[in-house]
Amino acid sequence: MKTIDLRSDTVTLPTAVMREAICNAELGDDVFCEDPTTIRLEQIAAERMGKEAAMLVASGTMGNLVCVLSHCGRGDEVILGDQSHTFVYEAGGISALGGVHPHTIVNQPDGTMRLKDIAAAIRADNVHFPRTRLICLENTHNRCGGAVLTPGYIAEVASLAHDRGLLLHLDGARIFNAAVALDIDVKELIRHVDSVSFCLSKGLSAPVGSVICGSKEFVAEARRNRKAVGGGMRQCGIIAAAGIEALEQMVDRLAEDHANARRLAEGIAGIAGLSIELERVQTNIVFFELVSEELTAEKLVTELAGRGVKMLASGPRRLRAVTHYGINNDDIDMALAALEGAMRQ
Ligand code: TLP
Repeated sequence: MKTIDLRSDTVTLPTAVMREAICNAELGDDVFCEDPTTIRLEQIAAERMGKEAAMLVASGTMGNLVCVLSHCGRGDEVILGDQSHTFVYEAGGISALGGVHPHTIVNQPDGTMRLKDIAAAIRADNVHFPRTRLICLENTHNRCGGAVLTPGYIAEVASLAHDRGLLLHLDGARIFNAAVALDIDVKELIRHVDSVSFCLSKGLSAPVGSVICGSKEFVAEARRNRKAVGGGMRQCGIIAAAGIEALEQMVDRLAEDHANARRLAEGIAGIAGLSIELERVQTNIVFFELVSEELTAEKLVTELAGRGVKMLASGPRRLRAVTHYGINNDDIDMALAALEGAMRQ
């Protein structure tokens, strides 16, 4: 039986073109800045994002960590959403490793934080308080259902940050999903941020890697911090080669994942016992809920797995399904049939 794996877009496997690029990659020692393929990926990424410089890191988690470490010192404070990946899912790395104090603001269901909430969270200069240094946004917003932040909203947060002498970091793990959903150049989403981290290994299907971008000075500092957290990766052109193909070949097709997510969501809306907010499905992430108290998300996940469909339980009655390169139209039909069958039991 074929398994339809909707747990995450992180499960995507490298394409044939990527495997070939990996085999043929020209390599050197990147800690000496001598890996030509990594240098090429970084140039392509910086150009694509409209920033001065870029640097390959091992993962999205490392990207966010290295960016926060490069902006903040010990005891500094970062304002971020209470549903943000950095706050919820990164093992508390910014505080454990960087001594950076997280100040959470409520994430609205659309992935934003209210400007007035952010403004109220910025500390006065007072010996009792940590120093606010950084604001973090996430686009698309994972736990808010792949919600897209608009360039207008990001510009407003950036001007609030910069007026108050703060910096702005964007966790853009899925920034290309946002750009494709809005049908704009990704640069429009990055223009006002001081740093961005984006992933090659999610919807873009590369096996490993993320890239951070910012000013030359910022990336020089980030290079030191990447080394400190063990991320100097030597012949990482092996990874970068697939990353180049990801950027060049895999961005535009994200629209297919969004269309599949929409079809999945519309199907879920028609299944008795499930509830979904269709207007919240904007990209490739679909969250939905069990209506009845009798069935738990864990039980439904187990039942679905028995029918060849993998999803994630992300709360007692909340499930997540993510579409990606490995999922086609027929897979969506099969996933819906499995859900329907499991709910009828
Ligand atoms: N998210 C993963 C899990 O960790 C939850 C997923 O399956 O969605 N920022 C955002 C917004 C992310 O969604 C993720 C991964 C990361 C950062 C971290 O990326 P990796 O997994 O490369 O460390």
